[in-house]
Amino acid sequence: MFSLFPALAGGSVADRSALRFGDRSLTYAELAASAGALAARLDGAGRVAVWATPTLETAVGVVAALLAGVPAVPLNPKSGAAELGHILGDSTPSLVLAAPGDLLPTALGALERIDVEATTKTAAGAGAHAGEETEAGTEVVVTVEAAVRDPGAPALVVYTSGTTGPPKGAVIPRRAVAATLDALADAWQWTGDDVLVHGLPLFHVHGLIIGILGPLRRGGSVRHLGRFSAEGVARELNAGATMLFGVPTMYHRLAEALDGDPGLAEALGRARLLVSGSAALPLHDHERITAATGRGVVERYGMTETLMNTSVRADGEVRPGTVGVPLPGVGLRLVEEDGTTIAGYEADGTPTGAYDGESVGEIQVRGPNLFTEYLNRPDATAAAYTADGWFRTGDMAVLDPDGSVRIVGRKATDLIKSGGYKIGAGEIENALLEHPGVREAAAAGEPDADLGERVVAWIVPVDPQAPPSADELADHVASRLAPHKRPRRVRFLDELPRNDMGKILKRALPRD
Ligand code: MCA
Ligand code: AMP
Repeated sequence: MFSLFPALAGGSVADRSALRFGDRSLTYAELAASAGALAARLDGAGRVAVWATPTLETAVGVVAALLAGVPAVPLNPKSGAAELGHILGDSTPSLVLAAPGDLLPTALGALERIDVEATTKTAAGAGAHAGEETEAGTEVVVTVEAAVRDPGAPALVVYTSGTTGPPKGAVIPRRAVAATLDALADAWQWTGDDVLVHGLPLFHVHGLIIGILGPLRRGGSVRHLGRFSAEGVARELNAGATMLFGVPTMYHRLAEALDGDPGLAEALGRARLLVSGSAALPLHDHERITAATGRGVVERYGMTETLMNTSVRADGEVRPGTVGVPLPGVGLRLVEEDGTTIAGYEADGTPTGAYDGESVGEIQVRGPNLFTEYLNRPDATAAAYTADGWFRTGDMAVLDPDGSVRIVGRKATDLIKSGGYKIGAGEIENALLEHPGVREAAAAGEPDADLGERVVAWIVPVDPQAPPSADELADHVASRLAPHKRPRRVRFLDELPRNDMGKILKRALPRD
């Protein structure tokens, strides 16, 4: 039988802590009971939305949906009205899973709601011995998951921004979740003995699939901080956590905090593995962390549509600035604008072509880690693949002479990576244009030491004498889309630079 979570189907880890959020935690036996009971209720549901707060309930809800073979659609609980409306209209969930007491926006009011019970009761009931608990939990889990036989069946629909238009729902099959987590286990020597600490949001691949489902697939433990803080990271690493996952902004904040905090350096030095991903970690932050802690930060490279593609290996040398080598099973090639392949790797790791460390090409990948389609968007799905079946990532890279992938940029300038979140310039522009005080709008990313890039907007106001304030425009975008998409800077212009065809010349927009 194809099982995503063998550790939930009984065995020696029943009493091990599976999940901990703050002072609430569940052992494997308790998780099997909570998620198993919920999974039985979800049987036959269509897609289910999950109100993805950083809580036990989100983890239990997603695990239950996966056990039941029902695709889960994680929702950012800070989604604004327009974004939430789009995601619900596109994914048409049959019900929503939320924690008891969560206040849901009216857009979700029409859906059946199930309150997720994350209880420390086990299927065997109070006072049972570990053996009995395991047996009872196993029964529930095995019964519900047995019905889901197809590894190609959808596990999750995760929304991700493009350059224009609203976010697209990437349909991620069960096979991809298993393949990517097992490949990472190989690259990182990741086992059930590892205890992961993270403070990432649970509505994206990084925090949810890698950060929650990853430890659960290994039979290990995860401690979620609720929200990221250097103190929380230090506390957990001092209390036995072995791995840390974060976006570069989090490592930047750790690097900043290291200066006056030798205790933090000591705690980070205790970690077996510090892993960064979702955007490039600047060299300066790599260097500061290594100098203070004696630990290198391992970078891995992924994408919502592909899950993880490459990583620096735990048994290899950490080379700042590279994202390592393709994970087992992932084929990767660099392709020039005219379609010429520069070099790459077969899925079994065999090198193809010469790695010169100079020739830049688009990273294209294939493998069991890939998504199936963009929901309701056959046009976009077709456009994402080459004629010979490789997925176009849009990321530009070189292959170093030692075979490491070095990302050097991105094909689309209209994609912004801020704090590790992908944001489309088009969606921000469309939201700004809906503000009554805005005549014309352009958005782009600007370098930012903390966020990697920050969103900047250029506005031509309807009334130059009384333009809307920058705060008002930021609030407008935050409440329509999501707070992390709000412009951090707004510049007011009399007109936008345009070419003869009327297209905005983004390179000609005034910058600092
Ligand atoms: C501020 N806030 C506002 C406004 N201004 N809310 C509404 N309207 C406003 N005008 C609130 C925010 O909601 C937030 O609340 C708080 O003020 C601080 O906001 P902000 O400055 O935006 O947040 P931050 O502290 O700077 O966030 C940094 C961060 C965050 C914690 C690093 O960017 C983050 O969590 N990034 C992770 C992104 C991620 O997981 N990416 C993975 C996707 P509050 O603090 O209460 O929230 S990529 C992926 O999955 C691929 C596969 C991969 O490779 O990994
Ligand atoms: P998302 O669609 O939000 O999943 O973001 C995927 C994108 O994040 C990739 O296409 C890359 O541009 C970027 N990314 C992820 N990991 C890394 C990394 N380690 N270094 C540089 N860029 C990264």
